[in-house]
Amino acid sequence: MPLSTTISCLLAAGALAAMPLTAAPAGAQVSSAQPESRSGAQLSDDPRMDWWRDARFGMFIHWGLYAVPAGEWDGTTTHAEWIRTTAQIPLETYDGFVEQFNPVNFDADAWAAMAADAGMKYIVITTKHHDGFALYDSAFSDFDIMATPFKRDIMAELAEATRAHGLEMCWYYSIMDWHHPDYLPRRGWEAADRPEGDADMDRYVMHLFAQVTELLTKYGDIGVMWFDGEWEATWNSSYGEALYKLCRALQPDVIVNNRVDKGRGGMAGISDEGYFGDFGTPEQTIPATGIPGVDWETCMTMNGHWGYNAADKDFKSTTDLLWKLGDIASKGGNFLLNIGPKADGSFPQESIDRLREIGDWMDVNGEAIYGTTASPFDTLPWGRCTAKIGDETSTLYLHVFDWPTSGVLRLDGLGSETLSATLLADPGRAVGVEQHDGKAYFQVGTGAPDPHSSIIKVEIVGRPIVYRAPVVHTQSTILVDPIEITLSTSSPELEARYTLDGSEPDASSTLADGPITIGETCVLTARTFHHGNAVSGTTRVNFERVLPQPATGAQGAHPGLRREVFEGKWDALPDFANLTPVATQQSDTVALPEEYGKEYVAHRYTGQLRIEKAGAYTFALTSDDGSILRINDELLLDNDGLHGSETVTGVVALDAGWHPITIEWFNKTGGAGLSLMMGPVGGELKTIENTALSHD
Ligand code: FHN
Repeated sequence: MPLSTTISCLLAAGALAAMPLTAAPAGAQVSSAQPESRSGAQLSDDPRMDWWRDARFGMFIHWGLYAVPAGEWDGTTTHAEWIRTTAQIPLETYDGFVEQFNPVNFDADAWAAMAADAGMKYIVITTKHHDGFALYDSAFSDFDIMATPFKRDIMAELAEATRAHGLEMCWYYSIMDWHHPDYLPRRGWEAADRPEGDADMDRYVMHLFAQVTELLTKYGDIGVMWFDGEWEATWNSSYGEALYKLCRALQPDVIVNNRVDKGRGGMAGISDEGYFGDFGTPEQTIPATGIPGVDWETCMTMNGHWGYNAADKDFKSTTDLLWKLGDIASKGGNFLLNIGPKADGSFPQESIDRLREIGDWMDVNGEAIYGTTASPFDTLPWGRCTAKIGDETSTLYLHVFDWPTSGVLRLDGLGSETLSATLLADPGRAVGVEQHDGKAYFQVGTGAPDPHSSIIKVEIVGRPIVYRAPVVHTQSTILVDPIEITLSTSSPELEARYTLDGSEPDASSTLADGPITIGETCVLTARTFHHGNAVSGTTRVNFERVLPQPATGAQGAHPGLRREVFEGKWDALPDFANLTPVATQQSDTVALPEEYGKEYVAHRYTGQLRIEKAGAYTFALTSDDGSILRINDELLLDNDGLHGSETVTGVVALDAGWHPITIEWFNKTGGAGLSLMMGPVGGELKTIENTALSHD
């Protein structure tokens, strides 16, 4: 069955409620000086995610043939799981590792026990990494564990042991494959030795589907399919959607990460557009304020490498790892912490030691991680906060990294009544609490009870009331016609009051009890009140009523835009004035054509944009790599640079008529993408129809 038929069958399997994953909707949210805590965002109510959200903490395992060289090749010791590429090892040489891979010390029960004892709730292991070697007995490849002297299905053994220890078994699977003859593109350095021949990417994708099918049918219930290696141009969203739906068709409750599709957005882990996948995947980084409104998981190495590197002794301390765990949980994310086992099947001693110390901490403090949600506070100077929120009472877990030498810990902005406070690591130590002026003072005594991170468990009445300046929700701060905005506080118990003349709000100022119409230039100043008292700083937003830019253009002779295609290697947008296009085409809208290669290429789109009605319009420019948007010869959006799929938005007031428009885009290598959406401020963003575009 041709892949296109297979894919169309899967896409037709629309019965699956597979909704694309999106980050927070575009639009301006102007808050007080500090970033808004993500606790205000709502996650999906998909029950599939429940165990994963409660888990908060998992083990990543990168293991395979690359553990044999252990990071060293020709005297260089900086390699790891990428060694076949970073050391440019020819395929037949690399295949030689198969005979050497005999992990006689592999003990699935010991691995699962170390993960469980460390407080981890799931294990994600590389069933196949980019090198194409399968750590399981695959019916679709001879390049697998059964070809080694070991001849045991490691995934089957690990799945059994993982479940025996009460953990979820999860599979990592690389879309990119440097071994399979049909995967494209070839590595540049080996193209001569390993020509494409009759390589067929569709045929490779069928192979991938077959292996994913066996991974989801031979080994019982799988918690997560963790895809990776999705960034090359040969993998596209049609494949991604079909693969997502395949996984859900085989195991409806399986969770699938967002690297199944093209929505990863580089190391940040999620782009702004809607792609398939159930959670974002920041890598080696922790989002500064979480990722509002979606599930996400930071994956991170203990040292500097994913796969085993014998020379890399630069392991993060246990304290650093526990602070990262607390930081991630306080922002509502999961922590996937990596182990790179040795070729003999044992864990590095440095990893074993840290897992044990983390487990000791989790034995005492795990309730401050499992089943918690994001902090209701903005940044805290001494540490982090996680929460378990209920209607009658709630629990706040204060993760104190920096213990107060005074013996008194101050928590600013707590408007809730506290019922009790205890130290998880020293429950016998009494903790007094005083509250006044929106601050809580915990008499915790000198000497932190835990050497890494000490948790103060605080019970409060009802849901948290947190004093912070109101958030102003608006799609724009410039307007042509009147716009509606809203103000929000962190709790329905609090009031937001405001003025429009720049003066400081007081208890008699206007109450924000619904949408506010802004029709003129003004300075909105908002403040939070509790029981008639001001309890926050102010949020100040300048709104400007502007005249729309005049329509300086005229309808062109042809519909759509002119697209000029250029070839070259750039790290940023080139100066097109000095280039000669290799092709000039008509483009119905701002989008990539199919026939042109999407690497080492640049496009310039020029023409006229028709505006039906004078007003303020939002434009959203998404691209991989860089792009810019000019209207009326003025730069409106700058999305230039080498990056994954990223979106920038902006607002401009335009009069009715035709406006000159230019979009420039380039892609160096890897993923490619370009789209331009627009809509009236506060309205839906849509692709620009070619009837609104013209060129001469
Ligand atoms: O290239 C891989 C890398 O080897 C490793 O597997 C990480 C883990 O998330 N993922 C890719 C890099 O983003």
